Amino acid sequence: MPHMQKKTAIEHDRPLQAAECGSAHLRAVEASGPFKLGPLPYAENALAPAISAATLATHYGKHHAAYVATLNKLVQDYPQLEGMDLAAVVKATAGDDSLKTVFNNAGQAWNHAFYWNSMKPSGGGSPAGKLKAAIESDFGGLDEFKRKFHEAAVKQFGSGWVWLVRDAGKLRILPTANADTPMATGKTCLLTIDVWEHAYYLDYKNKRPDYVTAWLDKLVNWGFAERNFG
Ligand code: MN3
Repeated sequence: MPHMQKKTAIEHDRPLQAAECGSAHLRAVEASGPFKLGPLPYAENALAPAISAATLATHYGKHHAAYVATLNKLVQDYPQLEGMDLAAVVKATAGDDSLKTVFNNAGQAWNHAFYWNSMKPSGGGSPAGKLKAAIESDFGGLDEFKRKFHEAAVKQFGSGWVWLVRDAGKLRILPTANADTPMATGKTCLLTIDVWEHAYYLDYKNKRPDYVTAWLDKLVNWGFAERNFG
């Protein structure tokens, strides 16, 4: 499909500070098809010690890169997906068993880009403005939101994600399994945490609750959530 244009993996609402990631491997990923592995919005060591550079190097540089590379290979066999951006591929393949492998890789490509932006160095703290008010009215305050989000992230069985979404005007905490994403069904995603073991095992071993606590207290990017809330 020589006339297809390259697209970024996700539309960001602000310029990203490009982390150095120019390995031959990643350039090969980008050269192989229409979808690009976007840059991390911070350096690989910028979230340490809550998430180590070793975890980010593998999670971003191997896992996320592999989803993008596999998607680029798969879409060559589905001309009906030609010209679509990543979010459109996710929506077009969701719930279709014959396109499950495409969905899994497109969903994971999108989810990971969203996850990187759901965190920032020296994150945590509190939301502001309209989102702060919505968290108070829909959850009974930030502490109660954090308690429910932590519980959902610990309870999610096996691999998946936990999301803060806006759905029909209300904030909700939604777990999803594997590559599933609330974006595919039209919900507005505000934040997500990856609870696949590859997200935390090097740093926390089996202690997912400690990873979720560190994520809420030290990493969560409330500014990103506020911009998504609008
Ligand atoms: Mn992951």
